[in-house]
Amino acid sequence: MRSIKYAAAVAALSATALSAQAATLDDVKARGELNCVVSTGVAGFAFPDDSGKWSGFDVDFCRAVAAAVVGDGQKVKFVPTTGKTRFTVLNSGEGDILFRNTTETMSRDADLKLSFLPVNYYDGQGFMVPTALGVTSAKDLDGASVCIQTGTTTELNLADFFRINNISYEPVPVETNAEAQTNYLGGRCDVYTTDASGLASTRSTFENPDEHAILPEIISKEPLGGAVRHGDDQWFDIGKWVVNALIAAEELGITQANAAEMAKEAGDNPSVNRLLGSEGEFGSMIGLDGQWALRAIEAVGNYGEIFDRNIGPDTAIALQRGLNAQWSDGGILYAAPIR
Ligand SMILES: N[C@@H](CCC(=O)N[C@@H](CS)C(=O)NCC(=O)O)C(=O)O
Repeated sequence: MRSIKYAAAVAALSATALSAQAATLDDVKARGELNCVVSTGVAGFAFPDDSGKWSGFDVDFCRAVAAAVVGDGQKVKFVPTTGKTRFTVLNSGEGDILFRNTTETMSRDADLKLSFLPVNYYDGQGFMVPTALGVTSAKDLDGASVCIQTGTTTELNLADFFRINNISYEPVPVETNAEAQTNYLGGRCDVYTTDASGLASTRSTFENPDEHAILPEIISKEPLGGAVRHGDDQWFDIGKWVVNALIAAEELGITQANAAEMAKEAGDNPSVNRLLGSEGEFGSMIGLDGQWALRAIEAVGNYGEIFDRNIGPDTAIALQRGLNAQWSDGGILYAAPIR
């Protein structure tokens, strides 16, 4: 009797242990769809249109992973989250992966138990004010009321910045970017602070963007990247190498339009061959086939194409590549080699 109970307990225990490190890849393949944790809406990064179709920079990274894993970049369920809920949603298993303007920090890794994929956008925290206020530097913001999203790195950086400069502020906490926008435009806060990319995005949706200035100070480092739960190394590797593949594709001149042609047969650039599957067995190392990267690139294009289409100089958001240019082009984007 005792030993049966014991055996049952052991079985239950090992089932829990197994599910704790369950192969997310198997779950996603069985479901035929990737559950991707995104924001509630930031133009250019992750935004649903009137018919509920999502698009944006973060969204494209979700689609690239879906294309690599289930063979179709459209097979994604987007799970909208606030700054506060995003990590719980990922850790509870409601999402498989997170792409949501999320800064890699030590506590999010070591304490919240998230593994960060390579940085896909190097950002920093900035401030936006109505030009009518006549403020030209963040150091002139003594006594200002500041809209700030809860559950973000922004909250902590803001406190540091004002403390270091010996000035004071009144926080106006908000849950979402939409709420921040309403409060800011309604004059309930003098200033909106968040990642500079988020400010550019938010300002682009205003009726009169010219009436709002983004101040010159960037007060923090915000390396934004995707993340997965701790405990599933294979899934982590998939996310990590899909991001690297999109960055490497740009460096190697592989685009959405020419990828299939370049993949047809091995050419004279071994780096291209390895990435597109005509040389080596890189796909099988991460539990996928040889065309994993090809599918990702065909679904959304290379990193530069993703950037330009969603947030680049020719879009309303009009962000420059800056730090996010390739290392060979004056930036710090540097994909680890596929070899
Ligand atoms: N990068 C910072 C801030 C991220 C953040 O939440 N940014 C806002 C402003 S751009 C956002 O994404 N909001 C989307 C939403 O409200 O759903 C972090 O990881 O804490």
